[in-house]
Amino acid sequence: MSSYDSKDLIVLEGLDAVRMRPGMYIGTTGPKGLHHLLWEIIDNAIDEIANGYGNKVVVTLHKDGTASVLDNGRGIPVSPHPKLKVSGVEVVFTQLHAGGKFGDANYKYSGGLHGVGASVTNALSRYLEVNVYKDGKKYYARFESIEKGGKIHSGVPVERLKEVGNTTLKGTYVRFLPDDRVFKDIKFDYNTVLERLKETAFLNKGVHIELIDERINKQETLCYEGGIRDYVTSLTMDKKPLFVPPIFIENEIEDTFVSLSLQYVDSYTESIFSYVNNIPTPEGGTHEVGFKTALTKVLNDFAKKHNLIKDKDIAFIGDDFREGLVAVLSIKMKNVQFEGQTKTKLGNVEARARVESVCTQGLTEFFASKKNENVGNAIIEKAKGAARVRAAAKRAKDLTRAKNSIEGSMLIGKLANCTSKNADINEVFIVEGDSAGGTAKQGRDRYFQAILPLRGKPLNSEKKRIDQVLANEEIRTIIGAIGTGIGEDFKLENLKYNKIIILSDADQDGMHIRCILLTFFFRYMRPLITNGNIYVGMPPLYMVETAGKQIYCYSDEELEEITKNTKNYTIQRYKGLGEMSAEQLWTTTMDPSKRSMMRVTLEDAVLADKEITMWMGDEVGPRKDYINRNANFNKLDTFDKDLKKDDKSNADKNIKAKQKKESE
Ligand code: TTJ
Repeated sequence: MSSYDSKDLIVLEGLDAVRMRPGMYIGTTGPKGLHHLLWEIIDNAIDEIANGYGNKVVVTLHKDGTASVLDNGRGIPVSPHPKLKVSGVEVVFTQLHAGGKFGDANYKYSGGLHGVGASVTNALSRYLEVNVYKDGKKYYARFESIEKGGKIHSGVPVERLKEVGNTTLKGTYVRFLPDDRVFKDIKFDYNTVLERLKETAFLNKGVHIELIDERINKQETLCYEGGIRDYVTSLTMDKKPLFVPPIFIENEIEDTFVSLSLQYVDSYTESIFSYVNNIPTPEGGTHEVGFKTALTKVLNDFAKKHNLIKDKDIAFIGDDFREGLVAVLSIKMKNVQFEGQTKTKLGNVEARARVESVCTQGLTEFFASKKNENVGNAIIEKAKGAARVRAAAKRAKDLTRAKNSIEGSMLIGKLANCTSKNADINEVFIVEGDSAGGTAKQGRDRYFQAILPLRGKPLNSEKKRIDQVLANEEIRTIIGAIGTGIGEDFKLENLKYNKIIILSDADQDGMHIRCILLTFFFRYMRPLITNGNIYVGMPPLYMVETAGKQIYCYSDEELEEITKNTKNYTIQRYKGLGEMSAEQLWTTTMDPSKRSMMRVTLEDAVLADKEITMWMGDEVGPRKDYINRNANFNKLDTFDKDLKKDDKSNADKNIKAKQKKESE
């Protein structure tokens, strides 16, 4: 602990800034931010491997709370940095955004470009240790965040890089302990890490990635020889593919490496997952445009060449070739520029023509082959269906538009609108049931709160085609009230309410309605979710009355807390919103100064897509499998509580009935 002095601390001011405002660097200090520390380290190792140096990365979650990452690449440079006069290792872990300094000359492509760098991991760790194995030598360095004079100095090099022995190995090993003074919870989650590593393994074919969790004695090796082909296969596992195996194309043009894999499934949605240098681009961009242009062109050509459009009614548009499409597009290039609201959209104009060229050539070759003719036929057949439905949907949409303009903005269906015209402050509550809707209407602040009561359950949009979805009265009312339009026509600037609040009962039916609404928003109005406009209201589950005082509890834990310290009380359990008075509903759930709400966010569109397909889709098999794998039928906790009032001897019968229903 002697090899640093005050001069060093000045150099490290950057790292102290990270600790002062972790949010600016890693977003949150919640679980997402914690895992970000690990992604930074893993990305660095993967960069080395993806550029062809080495083939293996091992991630270990240790019992002592540390995480480590080992690669068999060239090893972080150990020689002194010409300007900074400290080892390359020290530069990497103490300078913000140091990655680029090495990256440019040494790497053809670099994924870490978007990253904030390994120094951020160092800044937010209790300690971080590095071993470098290089040129027959083993090197070691250690950094610590140390308290001095009531101030914490982040990432201080307490043991500067030194040679510690000989080795035949090559590579880099980094081990760190997240700082519990920064993160509430410093426990890494096995599944979160596994999912991330899977994605990485799919995108870097042939790379061996190992995850070892010493805390729970679990271990998994990930290596996909098929790369993104295997990715598409796994994305379509719970759906019905139109052909096997997925189409795969790969080529390099003007220093841009393009790989594409695609498949069609019997659903109506389009799922394109695109990446640039292993970084997801959920907002799309020039590379996606290039791919779509190529797909449309090649499939149109195929249909013409094989004389498949006899029906005069059909004129394909690009959308028709993307119904049920599942595609992964991964490109690698230099000097990437990201744009868009969340900086996840590729902006480089040159990428468009390059991707289009590779895809056009590859797809043309694929469909020219005699043995792939039936694949082409099947896709065109599907596109025809899409084109017909599109025509039908347009008629339905026109109808919806006409209907809305007739009824005007003052009354759409049963919407009780607010008086304010200021969308920035306006809210709409989508309320389960007419009776609760009535209560909400009485309880609201009518200046800025609108109420939209739902009769029964809206249609599950996951199981229906767009024309059927749009024919549904409840859905039409919701679309009309929100004002943005849907799908391609979606325009955020036409949003009439800044907050769209789902308010359903805290029971199975209420949960189901919530799922149905979220599914609809995810599929047809996704920007509302990414923009943070969707909320779930949280009505209390219980009211405890004691000495004339009323205390509301929003969870079983809260109820326990309150009743533990209270004598002589009565509990009222709210089974539905309808049991509350208008005033109670206002105070507990609607009053912005008192209520709490859950904001719905979208962190992982791939996972969300998968989960929604499984839970809400029309294939029963995957849902049933999931329940059988994960449900603990011996521990029907909440279910038991519901049964308390029932004859206890009936409980067994009920559980059996429930299981039977589930399996049906
Ligand atoms: C840079 O250019 C010269 C040769 O080494 C290149 C390099 O930095 N390679 C490298 C970095 N391999 N592995 C890393 C690395 C691995 C881990 C686990 C963590 C970090 C921050 C970097």
